[in-house]
Amino acid sequence: MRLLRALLRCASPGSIPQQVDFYSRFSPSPLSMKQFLDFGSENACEKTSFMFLRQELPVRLANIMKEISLLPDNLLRTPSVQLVQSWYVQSLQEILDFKDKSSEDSGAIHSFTDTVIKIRNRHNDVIPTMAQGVIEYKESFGIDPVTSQNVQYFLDRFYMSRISIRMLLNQHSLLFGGKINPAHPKHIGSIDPSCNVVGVIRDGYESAKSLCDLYYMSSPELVLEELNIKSPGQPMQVVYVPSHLYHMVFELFKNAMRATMEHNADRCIYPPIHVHVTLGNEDLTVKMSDRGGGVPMRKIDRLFNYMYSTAPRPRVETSRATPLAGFGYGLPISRLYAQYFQGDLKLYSLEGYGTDAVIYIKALSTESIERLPVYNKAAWKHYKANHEADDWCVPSSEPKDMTTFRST
Ligand code: W6P
Repeated sequence: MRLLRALLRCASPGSIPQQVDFYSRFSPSPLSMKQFLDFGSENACEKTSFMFLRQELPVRLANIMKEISLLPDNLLRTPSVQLVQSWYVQSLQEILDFKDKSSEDSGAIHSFTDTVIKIRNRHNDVIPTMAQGVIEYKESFGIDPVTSQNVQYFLDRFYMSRISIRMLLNQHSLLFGGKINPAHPKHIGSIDPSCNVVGVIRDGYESAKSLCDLYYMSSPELVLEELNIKSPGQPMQVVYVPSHLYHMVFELFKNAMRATMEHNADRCIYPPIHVHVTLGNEDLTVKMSDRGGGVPMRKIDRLFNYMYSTAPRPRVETSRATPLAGFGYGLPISRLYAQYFQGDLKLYSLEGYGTDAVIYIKALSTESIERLPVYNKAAWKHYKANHEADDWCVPSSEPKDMTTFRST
């Protein structure tokens, strides 16, 4: 009986591959901070959110599922990527089950909220599972520049899509899950309409400092300078997701601290980490400067490279403190958080001296709009393009045979 139903489902126009094709033809609709806040205001309701999400979630899921299916076979067929793909299929199916429900059916609206929570939990381990797929691929096929570039392109889009989908799931479950956040009654779901940037930076510093003290028995001090150029003397506030900002600064502090501790290990004098926070008319900028010896320019891209920075996860010694940084996807994911609301995260290094890490955040909530990948012909070409030779010469330290040019 179950087999028959499964067969019928595959034969019907509503089979999952057909649904993916159908919904991937829509472009995702980026929301602004204002729209996120409106979903949490008094006149908005669970029903509005339900009707929006049962269309938008399938669109965002299907758009990225199309890109998963274009991955190189050797990567797509790894057990880890297969598992992630199965989660997407399952979640898409569960949301589509609400398509034939009436928008007046309050039972359906409530059970939709349960489904949203279930989906969010199902996808908790997508990042390490995907990383495992990359490890499996590397073990069998090694790294080459073309694959590394394709994996970089895909994972940046895939993780950005995931950040955006989790944002939608989180907002819905926090706003309509029945509980208010007693610690932050003014928050709208995960958004703080008056996010105290300096406060979040200090929290991130303290957490990184605890890890640093555990690991190195000491830690660099923090010297923080704030400049509100827009409204001098006023505290710096933006409409933002504090957990995203925390994630970014925590990651940057861990990197800055590790570099500082290791570069100055002989002297046992640890130069402080300087943080400048400035609020202008357009940008809120956070610059974090360490004197950890810097990174040669040639190696900066690698810090953001998924393929180079996936090492097999340490399985033993889990009782020991988490290492201070340097494994996993911390930096590239932090950059995606910054880019998600039209900001950015950049590294500027002075080799031999230290590194400046800069986070750019839009100061105006009207400009904080989701930055979302869309599956279209241009994206398709990225996966299908045959990679020809580069159009720049390959540098060689010395011409092979200078005698060729000698006039005798
Ligand atoms: C370094 C390397 C790095 C990455 C990110 C942030 C700060 C730093 N400092 O040496």
